[in-house]
Amino acid sequence: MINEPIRVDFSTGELAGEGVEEVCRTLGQLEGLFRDKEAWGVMNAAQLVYRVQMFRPVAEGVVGGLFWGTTFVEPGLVGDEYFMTKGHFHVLRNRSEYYVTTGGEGALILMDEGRRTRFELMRPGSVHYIPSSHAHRVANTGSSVLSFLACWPSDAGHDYESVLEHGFSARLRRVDGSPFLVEEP
Ligand code: PAN
Ligand code: ZN
Repeated sequence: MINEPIRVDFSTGELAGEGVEEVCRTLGQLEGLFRDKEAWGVMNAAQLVYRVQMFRPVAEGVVGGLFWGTTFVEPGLVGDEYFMTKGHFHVLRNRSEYYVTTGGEGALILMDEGRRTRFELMRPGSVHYIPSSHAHRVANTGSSVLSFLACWPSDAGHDYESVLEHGFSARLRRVDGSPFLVEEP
């Protein structure tokens, strides 16, 4: 028997094939994520912020497996803050991950457990190693869709609660037309 593998379109990051799942995140689902609550409140709740395609050949939590995915972040702003992913630590803090940019312009924002935040520029072809114990999120700083591939361990898990509760120590905001990491008060 020959298994048909899934495929990546490297020009868009789009995944196709049996077993590819997809989740969408709209503005309305991202309550509490963005700094400017007033700006968020008057925007269209149905507006897509990002979607994630995933290929999970083993069950969540299996030790020794790997997952594969593509994230597509729409261009946009809430106030002066770029559209971005929720961001998370891995539940197992010693699990790391790779991101590879396929399209658009953006930033990978990383925060270590000492709450030191930094970012790496994402451009087509850029390869990003996310070290263990780092919260990670991606912001689209461009005017087209930002897409990136990801590969992470199947037992990593996603801890969104820590990020929702305490946030990152800095946010990527548009200052005089350019992205700037602004420390939270
Ligand atoms: C990625 C992310 C994806 C969406 O696949 O899950 O970019 O971001 P959030 O999960 O923060 O909503 C990844 O880092 N997996 O571990
Ligand atoms: Zn992750």
